[in-house]
Amino acid sequence: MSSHDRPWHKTAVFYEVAVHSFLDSDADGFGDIAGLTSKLDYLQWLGITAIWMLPILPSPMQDGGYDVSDFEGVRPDYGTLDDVLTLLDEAHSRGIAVVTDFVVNHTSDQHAWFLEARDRASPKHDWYVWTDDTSLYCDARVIFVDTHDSNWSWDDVAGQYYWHRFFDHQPDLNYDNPLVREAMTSAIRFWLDLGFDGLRLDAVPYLFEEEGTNCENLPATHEYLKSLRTMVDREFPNAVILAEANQWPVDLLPYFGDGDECHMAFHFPVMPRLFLALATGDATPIIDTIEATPEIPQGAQWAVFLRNHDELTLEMVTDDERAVLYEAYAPEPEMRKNIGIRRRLAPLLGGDRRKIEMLNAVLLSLPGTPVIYYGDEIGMGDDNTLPDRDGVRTPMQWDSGPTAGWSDADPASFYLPVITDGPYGSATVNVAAQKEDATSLLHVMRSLIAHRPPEFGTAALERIDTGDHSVLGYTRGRFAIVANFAQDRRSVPVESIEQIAGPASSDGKTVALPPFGWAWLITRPEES
Ligand SMILES: [Ca+2]
Ligand SMILES: [Ca+2]
Repeated sequence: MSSHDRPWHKTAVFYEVAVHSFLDSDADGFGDIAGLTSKLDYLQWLGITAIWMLPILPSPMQDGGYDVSDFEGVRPDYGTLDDVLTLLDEAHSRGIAVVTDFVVNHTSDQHAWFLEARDRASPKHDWYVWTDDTSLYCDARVIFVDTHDSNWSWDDVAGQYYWHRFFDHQPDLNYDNPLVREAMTSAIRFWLDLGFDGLRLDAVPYLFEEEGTNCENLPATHEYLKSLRTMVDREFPNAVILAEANQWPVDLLPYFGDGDECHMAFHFPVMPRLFLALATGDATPIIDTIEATPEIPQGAQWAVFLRNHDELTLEMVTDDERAVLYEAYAPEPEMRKNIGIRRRLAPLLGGDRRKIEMLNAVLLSLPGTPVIYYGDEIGMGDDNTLPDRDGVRTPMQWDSGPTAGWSDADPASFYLPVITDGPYGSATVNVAAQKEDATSLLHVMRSLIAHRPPEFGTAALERIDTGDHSVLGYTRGRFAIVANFAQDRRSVPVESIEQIAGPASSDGKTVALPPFGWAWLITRPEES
């Protein structure tokens, strides 16, 4: 794209959006691409420079669109390919890159490939993974432990079991079949050809299976990613591919290859430790986790986040840490999902503005590219009466009207209901009200993004020894960041010449921090 030179992804601020819940432009109760396009001015005002959209492909929507029934189309509810082209043009003209989700590991069971594959005589049969013996690949764990106790499900038509790492309506593609690899590469090319600036590759560790392994992170999976990257570099040199791999950094590192696999990968372990530090008042696990993160190749970049469209995953913590996190953040059983917590940022933090702002200030200054989840910039809540993870995907609350300004349809027809009741209801929490209020969370978020130096995306991190385990401290180049995870005042020695942001006061030698206070500081003049 013209307005971004490489490496644009290193200095970007991402905004993750569920298109079906953002804005319904044609009053059918389902958010759409034209709706998202109509809100680009808002995202530009907020300072967002890249959008990551959840899947918009044809889908029975049994898993929020991650159950894809056609890899080269748009689900009619979302709009048309022309709507996509308009979105890309309008975003690019505002300096906003657009990345979309692409599900590589599996399809919906309604995909034409799978419908054909159920016939054992069909050449498509081998496009999926079948067995008569369900002890095959028995070392692979079950991921959706709340719903399934096996990765195999029986298909009556085929008279065989098929392999699925996620829901049983999401059969895994057989990557051992070269035709599958070609078809998926071709589908990825289709989306980048339209003008997308990148693709987030969903559930990428699980592409290949191999007996005697846990069927994750296999060499063949990395070989395929290298071939994909070669195609992207050759044909779309400004595009990036992001790996979604919920793994420890040591296992994630190979997804960057030698700079010849994915450009970006989500840093999963640091996220739960931000919440852990708040629960315990001890910031040590955050900095320890970052320091334990291996160096990544030049050109590669972490993506960091506080919350997203999934449960707050607790796979990357110890059993003891998980117990603390469940106790602090998910006291009610309905708040728990799989190995994690299905709540949004603001309710997780008890609606405490100090904590919400501090975690965002840390997020925006951590090594990597920050991803803000739609609605978290205004402190939206969640609805745990909805199934699975839909409770954190409710419609964006634009104004205080009866439909929150997100749709003109009858609320009874909404794909997901608006949160109208309680402290996070749309009458209280909405964009319009917060835009009017200069002290609102929305304005703080906008100011944070505006004051965020590009170095936060690129400079190396060095730990500051604050002498206080409650106070997180690190430098990013000429900047220093401190954050107080204790509920009382703390003072720490940090030399600085100027404070850029934060509820703290510095005399140049010491920073005084209120409870959950933080500061972004300049430590020395810019080198000329
Ligand atoms: Ca619509
Ligand atoms: Ca697979």
